[in-house]
Amino acid sequence: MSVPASSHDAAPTAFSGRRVLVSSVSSDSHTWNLVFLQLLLEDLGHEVTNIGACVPDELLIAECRRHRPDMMVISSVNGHGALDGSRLIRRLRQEPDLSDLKVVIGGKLGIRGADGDSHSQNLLEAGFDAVFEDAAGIAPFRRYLAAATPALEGAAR
Ligand code: B12
Repeated sequence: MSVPASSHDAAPTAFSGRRVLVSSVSSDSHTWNLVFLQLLLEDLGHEVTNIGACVPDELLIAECRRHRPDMMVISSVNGHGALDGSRLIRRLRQEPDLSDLKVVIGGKLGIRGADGDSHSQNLLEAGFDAVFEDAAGIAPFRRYLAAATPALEGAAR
């Protein structure tokens, strides 16, 4: 399957028409990153619920149960995403009914920007299905969405 290389190309991907929760982590008050992701996902045909900024772990877990999404997309840009995200995903994976939920994280995850260490390995080991660091741009996320359909077949409504 060919995948658009540019985030400006809104051609639908194979991962379409799914319910997606977009949220930040507990410490992060930035909101335009969330709006950007919501618009991108809606452009691709998904039904998005944007939980917002500064979402405590327990509230996010409750929202997952309330909405029963096919996927959750976590965004953080304040520099604490690696710490908050790691704690959040370990907590969420302890819940038997959420242990298989597809959860990805992305953004500016550390305090040292593109010059700092990558946080991907630690976050994957903590339980995320995929990590999208800001420096790589949006194309890897679009490719991931396009490839995600087979893994989500069982979750289709
Ligand atoms: C506006 C802004 C604020 C506003 C936010 C208002 C609001 N309602 O959102 C205010 C003033 C509140 C603020 C506060 C702070 N901010 Co601020 N803020 C910014 C600023 C100038 C713009 C952010 C923005 O809106 N960008 C537009 C959106 C659309 O883009 P984005 O956030 O970059 O997200 C992109 C990518 O990261 C990526 N992405 C993001 N998430 C995800 C998730 C996935 C899955 C994927 C695939 C991609 C992805 O996609 C987006 C589009 O390309 C940036 C600097 C900058 N120029 O980026 C700093 C910046 C994010 N802030 C920063 C900091 C440090 C803070 C504070 C800690 C400052 C302080 N000492 O108080 C606080 C944190 C408060 C908190 N509790 O979180 C730093 C973060 C540093 C880091 N991560 O290494 C930045 C980068 C500035 C800097 N260069 O130092 N901030």
